[in-house]
Parts: sequence; structure tokens; C-alpha cells
Amino acid sequence: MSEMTGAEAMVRMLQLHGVKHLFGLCGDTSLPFYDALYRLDHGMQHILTRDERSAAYMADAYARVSGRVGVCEGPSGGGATYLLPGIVEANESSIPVLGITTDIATTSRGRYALTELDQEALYRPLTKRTEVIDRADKLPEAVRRAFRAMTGGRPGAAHLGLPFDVQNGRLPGASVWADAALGVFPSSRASPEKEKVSRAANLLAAAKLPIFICGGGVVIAGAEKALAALAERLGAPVATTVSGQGSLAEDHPLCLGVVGSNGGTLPTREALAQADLVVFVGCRAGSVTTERWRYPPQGTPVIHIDADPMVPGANYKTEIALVADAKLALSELLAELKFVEKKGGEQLVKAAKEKKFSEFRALAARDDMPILPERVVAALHDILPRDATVVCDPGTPCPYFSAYYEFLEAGRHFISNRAHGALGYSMAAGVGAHFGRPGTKTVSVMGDGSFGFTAGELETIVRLKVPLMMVVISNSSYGWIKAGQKTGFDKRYFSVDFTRTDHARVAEAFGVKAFRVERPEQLKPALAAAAEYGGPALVDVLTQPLQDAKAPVSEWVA
Ligand SMILES: Cc1ncc(C[n+]2csc(CCOP(=O)(O)OP(=O)(O)O)c2C)c(N)n1
Repeated sequence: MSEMTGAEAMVRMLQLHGVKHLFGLCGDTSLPFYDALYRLDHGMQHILTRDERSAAYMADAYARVSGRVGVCEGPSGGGATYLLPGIVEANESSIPVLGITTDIATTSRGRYALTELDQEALYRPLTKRTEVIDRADKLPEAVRRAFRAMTGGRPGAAHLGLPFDVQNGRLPGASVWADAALGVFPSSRASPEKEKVSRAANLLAAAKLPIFICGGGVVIAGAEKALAALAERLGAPVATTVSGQGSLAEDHPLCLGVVGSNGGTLPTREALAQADLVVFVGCRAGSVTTERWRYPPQGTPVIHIDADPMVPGANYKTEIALVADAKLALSELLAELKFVEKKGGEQLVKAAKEKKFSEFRALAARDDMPILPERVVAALHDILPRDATVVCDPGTPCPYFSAYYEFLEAGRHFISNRAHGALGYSMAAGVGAHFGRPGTKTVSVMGDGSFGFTAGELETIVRLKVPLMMVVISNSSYGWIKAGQKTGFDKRYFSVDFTRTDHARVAEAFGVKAFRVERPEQLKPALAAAAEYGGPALVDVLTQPLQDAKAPVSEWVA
């Protein structure tokens, strides 16, 4: 290991950080990097995608289910701009994704080279760290910095630019080293301050009905067990955000389910309103979770646990902010509340859920055509194994699955892109989730709008024989926006309808096993056949348009 090229060093640095999968798409500026991937024995699988957006979404979902950094790559110019949506989604969702973009040679800068672009400027506002590496000998430390940034503190995304001449430059092999522990997140955890833990414990012990509202941070921190133990000790209901699903198993007697404008329902909102103390955990208390900062009502005493010091106090006057890792903070609260044994929350949860699910079940049993979304959720729940991973796009899928699909195991079994909600996430993310957790069933549920954004990736799925199950909610419109035009703009439907695509035939043309479902009685058999099929399968379901549905959505403009 005397000397190596920059491209070889990048491959080795990824390998040393424990990277096993790399999602990406080739380009001229990437040729030395691809050649190093070809030549070296590194044990990483490169997953060639048909769009860099998909590569980044795959890396994002891969990280969410595996707890490891997701890595994606693309070339200069268009590759760098196309990779961006997935990088920003991951960064805002506190998911460590490394985006590598190759670049024109440093010597060509400013000379109108094809694809020249200020990659650092592009990525700076969207990542925890960005760096275009200007010299080969600086590469190892830049990669180490990126991994420290991604997995330390609040996790997030990083970007590294790799100019053509830097890939071909040389550096000493001895400088290529890494701490493999930084490939896993969170790689470091901050403890809460003792005195604040005692004060928070006193407030919790004194509260009649404390309620937890958990965001994505609970599962990211692996705090599910600590949360369950603390909630049980306090008899405190646990609500979640859309991203917080999996904080507690949904059949737990204290699990209230999703609250907020997207997936929340009146019974859950009413239950939440009874809290005399709210504990936000790993949750930004943003517009969707709080129905535009109205529920819980302002004035409710709040304890806020978050790894990011900017979060507590942003939206609610906060009694105590524990700026700490969720697992450590909840464990310390549990230790402090050793002798407390409260009851009470179970009844409230039971009543709220009975109300919510009795309405749901009545709709799920209906034989309407087009098929009601409730029926699709219920049928999928009936046939999928309890440890399945469901990935949902915006539109009909996200609120319906958030409200009504009960995830019976704690941990990351539900994924949706809640930071930016870009259409066309779930198909690619389903691929990433499969590679991150290959032993379990992964299902991507998308609107037909989302299908249109991402259909090209069916080729990737077939080529790699990914046993992904896909469900298309076909209503030939951008339904969410149409529903917004109905409720807020007196049904002045403008430019929201498109013609119906036969998604099953499109999928078949790619080599995917496909089913088209028009009649309600066809639904369950088709879903079951798709789930049992060993390879990629798609079920196209002609579904009730969202503007006619009884959607669990309280605000169409979040
Ligand atoms: C990239 C992108 N562009 C626009 C939007 C705004 N938007 C939110 S929901 C939605 C409609 C979704 O339509 P579809 O995927 O068909 O699902 P449906 O609502 O009909 O169930 C649109 C256009 C978005 N979320 N992402």
C-alpha cells in the first residue's frame, strides 16, 4: 500500500467505513472512480439506477432501515442536480446519506467546461457538510470529516465532490484510514444534564395525564425500549408523527397512533387535547404534527427532548429542554422515576382507537367502485407479515397508512419522505429498504402521480430481481391538490386531472408481474398473489379519488 490514486482511495475509504452498497449512475467525469470500483476487490455492491434522484432515495431508505450510512453517487452537472432531492430529504429527516458527485478537473474551472457548476454552493444549504476535494492527498481526511458530520449529533447528509484530476492524482496509502464506527448512526450520543432530568422527572410524576409525541428521532436513536418502559411506568399515552411511527408497537395499549393534519383523526386529536403535560421526543413539532401549531394547544406545559438545540422552544413555550440523545434522555428519566407507578392512559387510548377504527372498518368493508382507500389499507394489513416495511408516497398513501395501518412491531417499518414530500419517492426507497433489510417484505405504495415520476426504475428492479411489491393508487389525478381545490377553492378544479394509465401493462412491459384491480373482491387475492410472488410485482388499484374520500387529513395546505 505505498501509493494509490484518488479514485482508489475513495473506494477504500468507503470500504473502511463499512459501506456495503452504493447506489448511483455513471457519467464521463466518473470514469476513473468507476474504473477503481471495477479493479479493486472491495466487497461493495454498486446498484446502477436509471435516475440519480432514485439513487439518493434508495440510499436514504437503506440508511433508515439499516442504521448505516447510505451512499449514492452521480456525475457532474445534471448528475449533481438530480441527486439533490434525495440528499435534502435525508438531511432534513436527520438521515445520514453521503452524496458523491464527480466533477470536472480543477484545471478546467472557469473555462466553460461542459457540466461545470459550483457544487459546494449548490449543496451547502442542504447538507451538514459539503466539500469539493481539490487535492488527492486531502481526500482521506475529507471523507473522514463527512462521516463524522453525518453520524455525530443530529445525523444528516453530506456531499463530497470528486474532480476528475483528483481522481487520477496520487496519495500515500498510509493516509487512508478510518474509524468504522462512524459508518453507523448515531455514532455519538449526548447525555442530558442531570439537574434538568430531575426537574423533568418531577413534572412527569406530578402530571395527571402526560402524553408523549414522538418524531423520527426515537427510532433513529434506537430509543423504542426506553420509551415503552417510561410510558408504562407513567401510564402515559404515546402519539407519534408520521415519521415517528414505530416508536412503539401499535398494538401496545398506550399507543395512540399518528396525530396531526396528515394521518391524525378527530378521536386522536381529542385524546391529545386532554394532556396536562406534553413530552415531545425527537420531534420538531412542525406544522403537520401540530395542525399548524394548534394541537396540542399553546399553553400546554411542554418537556422537549431533542438532539438538536435549535428544536426545543421553536414552536412551543418549553418548561424543560433536554438537548440530548433520545435513548439516553428517556433512560435517565426512567431511572429517576424508579418508584413511580401510574395508570390511566390505557382507557383514553382504548376509547380513541375504538372510535377511530370503528369508522375505518365500516368504510373498509364497503364494496364501492372505485375501491375505497380504506379497503386497500385493510387488505394489505391482512395479508402482509407483521415485520413488513411499507414505504408511502404523498397523496393518498401517506395519510391513509399513517392513520389506519397498524405497525405491530416497534422499529422502522414505515417510511415516508416527510421533509419535502416530493412525489416519486416510494418506488426507489423501497429498493433501498430491500437492500438494507433483505430478509423482510418491502411494499411501496404510490399514487399514479408518483408512478409517473419514477416508472423508469422498474427496469432497475427487474434487472436486480428486487422482490419489491408495488401498489399504485390509480385515480388519474393529482388527487391531493384536487382535494385542496375542493375544500379551499369551491371545487374550481384547475389542471389537476390526467388520463388513466394502465400501470399493470406498463409494469409488464418492464418484466414485472402485474395485476389490475377494478372490483373490490379482486383486491385481496391480487395483493396476496403479489406478496407471495418471489420477484417484483405491481398491483394497480382503481381507487376512489381523494377529493371524494373521507381522508384522515385536516389541512390540505400544511
Ligand atoms: C415533486 C412534487 N411536485 C409537486 C408536489 C405537490 N403535490 C403534493 S400531493 C400531489 C398530488 C399527488 O398525486 P398522486 O401521486 O396521483 O396521488 P393522489 O393524491 O392522487 O393520491 C402533488 C402534485 C409534490 N409533493 N412533489
